[in-house]
Amino acid sequence: MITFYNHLHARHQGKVEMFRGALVPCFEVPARADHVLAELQRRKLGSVQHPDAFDDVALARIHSPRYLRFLATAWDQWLALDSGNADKDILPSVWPTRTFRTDIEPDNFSAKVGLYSFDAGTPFTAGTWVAARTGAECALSAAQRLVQGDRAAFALSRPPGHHAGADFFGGYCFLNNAALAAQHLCDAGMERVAVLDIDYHHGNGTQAIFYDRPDVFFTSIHGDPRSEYPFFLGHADEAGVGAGLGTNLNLPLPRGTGFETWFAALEHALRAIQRFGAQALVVSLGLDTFAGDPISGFLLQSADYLRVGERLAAAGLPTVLVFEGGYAVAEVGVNAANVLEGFLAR
Ligand code: SP5
Ligand code: ZN
Repeated sequence: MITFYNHLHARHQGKVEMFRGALVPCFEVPARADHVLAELQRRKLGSVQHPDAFDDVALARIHSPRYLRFLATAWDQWLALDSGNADKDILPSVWPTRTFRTDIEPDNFSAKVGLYSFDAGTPFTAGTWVAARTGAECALSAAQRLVQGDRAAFALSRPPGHHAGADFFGGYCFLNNAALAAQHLCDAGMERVAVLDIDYHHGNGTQAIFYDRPDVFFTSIHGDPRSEYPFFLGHADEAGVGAGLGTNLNLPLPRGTGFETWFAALEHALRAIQRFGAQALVVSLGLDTFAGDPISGFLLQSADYLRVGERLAAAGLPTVLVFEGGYAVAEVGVNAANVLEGFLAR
């Protein structure tokens, strides 16, 4: 299977994120993608290419114009505040919660950062825009391969995407790569597309983007939001709305869940995708379900990812795999490559 690799990913390199009142080193580091690339190449799991170019129209199919303008200009606005800002990351500190207005974009830069974000764990750096944009091109290039008849393609990129909404960043995500891939498939004429999110964290951004859509089925297996990030979305009763009612399926599981129970949820999700009649599948491939992950709570072992790949392939659908989370840096390459190897073995 072809891999579209974001060769500019390391331009996004956050220094710190907020955790329990302190700024701690970022978990989402460039070495994650480097390890995946190295393992794919070591095992010869297919060709690796740079992404094709896509214009902003493709991004605007999912993201709002004012949000895209913000992302494209944020770093320059930050430097304009104080040239001494160059060696610091942008982190939000004020948000419009209930009762505040979000229809008026403030002039104040800190206020803008808050308007377009939902946590203080997602630093925006000098190279974030170019890295996120090139990552989105990886996802779009992978989707285009399916349009051209390929069975599967892998978008190997960071920053990840599934927490990003139409007009907000957070959860280490800026552009929703999986949503962009799914929309590209719809725009190419596919009438029913499924997004399967197997990152440890609920894909709140992807769910929100497709919540009222009858043509895109979203299903996610994740840590129960009552205790796990992103906390405020991902419950089992979220089924979609309006014409999209019945096209959203959340399968939250308790912290401490092991492979057998997790795999039963995967079966459930894939059967629902089959019933929906999906013509293509986009997988938000987080590897933070691994037992050794430093910020997550499931107990999958490295060998389990071979079975995950086999089961995904058994669905028999053209499939885009999109790299999301996974913070056990030394193991994330082996775990991601195991999914691809299992997929190719079917
Ligand atoms: C794409 C993705 O996986 N995003 C996850 C974002 C999670 N951000 C919150 C992390 C909270 C860190 N908790 C540290 C626990 C250390 N024991
Ligand atoms: Zn995650």
